[in-house]
Amino acid sequence: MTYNNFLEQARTSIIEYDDKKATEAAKQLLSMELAPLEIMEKGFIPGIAEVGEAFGLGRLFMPELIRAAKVMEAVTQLINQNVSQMDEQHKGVVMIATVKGDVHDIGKSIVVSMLQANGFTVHDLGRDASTDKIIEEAVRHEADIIGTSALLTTTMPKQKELEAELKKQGLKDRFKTIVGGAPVTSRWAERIGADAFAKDAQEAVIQVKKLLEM
Ligand code: B12
Repeated sequence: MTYNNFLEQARTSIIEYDDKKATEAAKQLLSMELAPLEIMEKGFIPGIAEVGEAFGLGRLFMPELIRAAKVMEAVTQLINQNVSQMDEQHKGVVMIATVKGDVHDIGKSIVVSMLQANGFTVHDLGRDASTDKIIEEAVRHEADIIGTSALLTTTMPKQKELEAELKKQGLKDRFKTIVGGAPVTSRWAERIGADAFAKDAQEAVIQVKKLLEM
């Protein structure tokens, strides 16, 4: 089988909620030395995007969404473990979190892994993180950048809240901010006063480097 067959297997494994098939496809693709990010972007992400679309159209329901997400979470973890890390981690410190009220963290974990692979120190606060906690931890870890992920239109305002709170606490000049998540756009970033936006993990690395003038 060629890597295209395994990429197709990766996509269908998510749609079929088949963890064995997903693991096998991931292992085969890794053994073919396909880049981890490419495996995600060309294999598994199209699968979870299809599931999301079907859910949005009412063709799939919560139990199926959860089953697909579980397979996706496991395979993302497996792929992330295979992202080679730079020995030196002194390019800059990024504090990252999925905002309060939002438990979507698959995409954020890919961003974390790509940033680490590119030499950044990343503190990941996980999901459902309050604005106060994000700021507190950014101060504690002397972060250069704060990145937030929002996957729901109802949680995007938390990214705006962060900007407002940073301003209020006189910390806006101390941290650069970057926002992401499926419904987030560069327009939104501009509107709320975030310093950058990235549509995916690769772009996130580019934008973070730009923010740190690298
Ligand atoms: C998987 C999933 C779930 C899983 C999440 C599991 C997990 N651990 O993350 C579960 C089952 C828990 C879930 C729950 C819900 N979900 Co959901 N979910 C999805 C789904 C199908 C895929 C998301 C995903 O992982 N995509 C793959 C990753 C790789 O992509 P990504 O997240 O966009 O990340 C990339 C970029 O955005 C960017 N990025 C991401 N974060 C960041 C951060 C920074 C700083 C930067 C720079 C970049 C960046 O880089 C990433 C890598 O390329 C989406 C559909 C979709 N197309 O988004 C719906 C979706 C987001 N969910 C939706 C909904 C409605 C819900 C629920 C409310 C359902 C319910 N009735 O309960 C709950 C909400 C729970 C909550 N409070 O958060 C809606 C949201 C609609 C809306 N307009 O707000 C969507 C769009 C589905 C739909 N079509 O209706 N969901």
